[in-house]
Amino acid sequence: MENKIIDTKITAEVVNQFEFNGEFIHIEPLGQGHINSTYAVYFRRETVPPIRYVLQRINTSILKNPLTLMKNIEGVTNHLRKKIMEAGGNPDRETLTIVKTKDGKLFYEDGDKECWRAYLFIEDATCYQSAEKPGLFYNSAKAFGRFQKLLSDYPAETLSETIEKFHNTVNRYKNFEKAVQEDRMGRAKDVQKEIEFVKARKDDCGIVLDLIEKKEIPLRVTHNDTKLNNIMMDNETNEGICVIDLDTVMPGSVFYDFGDSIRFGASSAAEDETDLSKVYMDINLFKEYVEGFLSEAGETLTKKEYELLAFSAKLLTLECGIRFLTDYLEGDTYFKIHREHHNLDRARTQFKLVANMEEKMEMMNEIVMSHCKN
Ligand code: ADP
Ligand code: GN1
Ligand code: MG
Repeated sequence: MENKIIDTKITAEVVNQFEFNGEFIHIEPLGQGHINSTYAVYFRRETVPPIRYVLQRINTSILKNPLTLMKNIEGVTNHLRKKIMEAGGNPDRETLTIVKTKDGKLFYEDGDKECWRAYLFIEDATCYQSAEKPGLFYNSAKAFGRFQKLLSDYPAETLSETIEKFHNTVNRYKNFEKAVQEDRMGRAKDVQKEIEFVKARKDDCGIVLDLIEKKEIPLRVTHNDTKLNNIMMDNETNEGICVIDLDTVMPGSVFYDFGDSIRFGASSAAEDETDLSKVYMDINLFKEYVEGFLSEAGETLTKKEYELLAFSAKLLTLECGIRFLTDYLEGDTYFKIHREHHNLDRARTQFKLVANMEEKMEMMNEIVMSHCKN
């Protein structure tokens, strides 16, 4: 029902606001993001084939200031465009390109205060939910490593914090404790095992933050949401052609980008797998990612960063599990869910991965440190 209403508004009003090329044909939902509502919109043109664009309703209950958000994305994509052009690449394909509104704005706010934005569609490329082909994960790692490298000279002070305390795991832990205490949905009694799992790892939550505060590790411009499904892979070469979902590009740590990629892409199963016997961290995928990521970003990292890279995979997985569990306890208000207990299922896979990484940590460290030259 909600979709029907949204679709009518989109077709009658929203699509007409943007600098789209051609006559509107139709619209369909796109992708498996947990935050925004994403659509592919198709347009007919006279002599050439139809063209499609990406249209997104920005989730403004999470991304509270769409103007500063879109200014961040404009700044970052302009910077990337310049570098891609200098290297002889195609910026319309290798970075997101904002399609502005007809009156030159970065997004459109409709009468219900809902905010919409549009991008060029990255064609001849695929968004994968798992590292299903050999070499794919290595290529995604290279692309995320390159992304970080290309932004290493971006003026970080011009970026606004789009989501406050996004990877502040200490704060995530505090929110979790509050959710347990309030137990708004009466769900805590059924998830005692998961709650205890988190509590036993409280001390892990502060390790990276503490080092950032003491300036022992540098702040960098990072993506902060480096899931495999936030990158488009070229259909012919399988190269990571374009990093997408730039909502969380902010000053952060290399650990956030590296750790989150491992959390999602090195898992043997989907993020919401219910058969936990299928869930573990695939050490070969871990190795692949380390090699790809460090081949691009490796020389910029400090020794301390190398030393904690493997741990960051566990930390980011724990953090994400805490966020899923917190959302479950609070009544599923943050992440989109598609079935009952979806967030609990997601939390459980994350905790299974954490436990598995703890068993493999020594091996993970050895793999990373074998690349450290300083
Ligand atoms: P969310 O923040 O909800 O995750 P994303 O920006 O990641 O939203 O978009 C959701 C999905 O839409 C992506 O995972 C991808 O499948 C698809 N998508 C987003 N932008 C593009 C694009 N420019 N070209 C092609 N597909 C895209
Ligand atoms: C969300 O937007 P999406 O689906 O790419 C979330 C990430 C989580 C991820 C878990 C802005 O990512 O932080 O790690 O879900 N993004 C935001 O799958 O909260
Ligand atoms: Mg996404």
